[in-house]
Amino acid sequence: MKTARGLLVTHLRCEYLVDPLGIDERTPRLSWELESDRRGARQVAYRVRVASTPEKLAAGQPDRWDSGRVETGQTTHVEYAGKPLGSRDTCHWSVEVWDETGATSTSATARWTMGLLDPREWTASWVAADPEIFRRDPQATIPTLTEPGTPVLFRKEFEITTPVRRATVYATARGVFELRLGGRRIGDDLFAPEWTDYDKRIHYRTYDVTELVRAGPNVLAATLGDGWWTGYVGWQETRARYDNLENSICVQLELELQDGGRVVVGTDASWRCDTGPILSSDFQMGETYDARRERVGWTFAGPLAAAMSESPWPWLPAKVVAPPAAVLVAQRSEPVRVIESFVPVAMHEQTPGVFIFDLGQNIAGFVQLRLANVTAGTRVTLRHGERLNPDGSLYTENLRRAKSTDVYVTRGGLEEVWTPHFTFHGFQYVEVTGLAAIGVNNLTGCAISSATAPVGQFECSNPEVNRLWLNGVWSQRDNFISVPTDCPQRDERLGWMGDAQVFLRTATCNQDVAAFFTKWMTDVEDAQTTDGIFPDVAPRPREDVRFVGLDGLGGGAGWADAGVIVPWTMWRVYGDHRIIQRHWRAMVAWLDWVERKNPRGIREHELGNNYGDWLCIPTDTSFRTQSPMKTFLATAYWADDAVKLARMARVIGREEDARRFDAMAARVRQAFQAEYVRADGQLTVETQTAYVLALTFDLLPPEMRRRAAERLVANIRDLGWHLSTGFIGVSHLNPTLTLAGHADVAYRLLLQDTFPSWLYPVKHGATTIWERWNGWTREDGFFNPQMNSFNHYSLGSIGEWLFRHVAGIELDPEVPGYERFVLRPYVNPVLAHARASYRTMHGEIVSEWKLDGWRLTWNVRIPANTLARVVFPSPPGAGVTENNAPLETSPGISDVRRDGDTLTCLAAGGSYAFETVVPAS
Ligand code: RAM
Repeated sequence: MKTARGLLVTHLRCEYLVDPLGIDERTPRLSWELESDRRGARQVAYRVRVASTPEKLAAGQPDRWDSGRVETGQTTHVEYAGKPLGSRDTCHWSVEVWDETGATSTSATARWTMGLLDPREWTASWVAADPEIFRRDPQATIPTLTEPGTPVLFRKEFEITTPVRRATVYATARGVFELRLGGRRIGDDLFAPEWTDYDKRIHYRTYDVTELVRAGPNVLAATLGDGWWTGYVGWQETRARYDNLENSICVQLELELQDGGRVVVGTDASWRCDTGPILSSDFQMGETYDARRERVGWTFAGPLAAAMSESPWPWLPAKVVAPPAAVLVAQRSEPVRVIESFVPVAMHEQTPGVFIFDLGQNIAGFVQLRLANVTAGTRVTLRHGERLNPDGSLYTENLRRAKSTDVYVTRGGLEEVWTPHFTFHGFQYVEVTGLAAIGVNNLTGCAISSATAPVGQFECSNPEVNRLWLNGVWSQRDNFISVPTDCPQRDERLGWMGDAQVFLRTATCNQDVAAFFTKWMTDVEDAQTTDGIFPDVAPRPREDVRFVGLDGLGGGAGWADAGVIVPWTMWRVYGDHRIIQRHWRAMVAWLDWVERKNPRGIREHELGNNYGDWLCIPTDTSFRTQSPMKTFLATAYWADDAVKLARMARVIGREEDARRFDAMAARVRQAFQAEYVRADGQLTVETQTAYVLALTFDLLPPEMRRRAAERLVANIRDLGWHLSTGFIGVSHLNPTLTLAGHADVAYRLLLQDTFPSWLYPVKHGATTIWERWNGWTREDGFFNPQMNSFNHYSLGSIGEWLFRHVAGIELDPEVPGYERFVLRPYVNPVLAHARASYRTMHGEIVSEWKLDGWRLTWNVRIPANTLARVVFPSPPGAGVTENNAPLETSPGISDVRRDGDTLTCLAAGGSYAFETVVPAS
């Protein structure tokens, strides 16, 4: 924990990002955090200053915006209200705050820059390869519907004669690119420009390359691969889901010269193209790279480099192609990057020459190969898998048609280091063949992910529970690759909405996913039909006869509803109103459509694929079928969507809409009760998920809640204290039990380690969350490989409960965004201690408790400028001390009250050391 006597202003962010470049939000929102060691430290006023240069900011000349002193405690989502922002504008900014003592404190300087706000500012042309480069090269493949083409190199030489003040690259593609300038890689992001609904919008990226340009000749170079544009997406070996088979790229380098001049180097017919060392590269299939074909020096300028970079054929002029109809928008979320590296923990030689490495962690990514003194032309093959067969060989059956095979053909010589470019695999094990000998030092596993910042840590006295939490974190990292996907390994990797929504709250506990989901919600809306139907996957590739099974994929209960749950959760967790405003019409259209189709108030029609409580026990993976449970689930979600919409309507000041959705919610709830609730509180559908949804969505008459919770517990007990929930029930299971007074049962489920349970996979070596409870069992081995991923996060949505109810860091029911929050751990002697830290928009919350018999020691940290309602599980008569003195006398504490079995107080920002006793029961 940092110390600060006064009040420090830290973590300045613009549109959730640290110093973003090239944004296209004209009214960006600014946020900062406050840090202090002083109890009760608060901001009473702020002043934001924004200037066009750091010098002006330092000199007190905020030429873009000076908010003046604003009397408020607000530190998040402060909307820029200065001079209108134009393309390429640079904004250097800082915040000055006044605290409750009258002292002031000023932040360090942060910045953001604006991108290209007007499409006419793209003066560069879109270029593609001259098909002749594939035809003349016997090793290259021409892209077809069934075969990926060879990635293409593009280069352009240009001369700089005047010193450059600032150099910026704007780049976009149909396909995915890597850029180089002067031989150096531009940026470290992978798979730019990432996945969107390409028919509607395509991202561009902005890079500051001032440090990379040199006086004299320069080369700007690009490698262009398939990615989501022409590569395999989804199942059935289907590629080229968008428009055409041709990748194309548009790059615009803008040089602002010291003398005030401006030079633009943009893609056009003067760029040259050729095939290169990458013979093929596809996300699902893998990459083949022949290092002997490297065009040495192709990214450098000058005649020598040019000569060295020649292949057997001359570079050919690039072909200018028509620009896309889709709009170009700035990428507004963290790019995909390598986030962690793994040295193998074990290796064995399966059969002579077949080496298998274990990374110790199931990741999404690829392997970096390092070889020395290998004969040129040696073909090294890497196959990737999540598990091993019982005989120690690589298990790849569950990849379905994803080949996940990389081939590296050596250059020969002292040392060669290689990583693939436009592919990734889901794997823990890698099989290497083609070399006589190899060791763990020859390869590194590179884990990739959308580089969202880690915000949460959980740790308790049970190592298996810790591993369970970590498995959820890894499944999140491995699957948040541009969009929240279901799995990173098999031929699927789609933005499944059900998976995303059940895991969303857990995701917010682990990483800062605000920008990530803001971006994805646009994909969700882009995929909505004109009727208002939200999709089941987003982005939804265009309907296509070749895209077997994905046509008409929408409206699934628990899947399509993510269109409401995402904005809702973003508001609750990050205090974001704008996402509600932006998607308001889409959400209303969705519920209007549901209502139109289901006049009876029971959501029984047009349920699309109707997945139900997907992968519950006993397993039911039937789709396009009806059952009382599926209709129950759908109706429950409808009622809850309406409640959420009513509440969100009020947040954005739409009282009339709010009343309409109140009425809708009431009507559906009534229909629900008439259809599914018996007079004695028993439900007509008797599954754990049914009880969980009825309770968590508050669909029962109040007097029946206790009875319903008891039936839920009885159901769990009758299964020998096992769960049976699928994707839909699982995330709510333990929170619902806890809030219904059965935290002991929730702990029992948490610690259960026989099948089916959360800890069963952990006990058997899982390092990520499995798709299904029975992905592998001791009795039956691997489940049917047709659908058996070992890296699917849905069942890992227990994570939120560890933060919310074990460590006890919970949202305030009224105030969003943790400006106010609740600290209320449900301690239980099955854990001797638990600790969570969680970085919110307002700073880091820490809750750490230890149980020693009935004695509870509980240390918490509450961010400056926030207020927590602290709830102690102390029985009547038991006192609470803070720092060894009575709670009531403690600075920062107010409103101490007894409330039945609990004692509560309000605590202002600061660190506290509480002690009390807990009830003996
Ligand atoms: C599977 C996906 C996903 C699930 C759908 C219904 O194919 O992997 O997890 O949401 O089906």
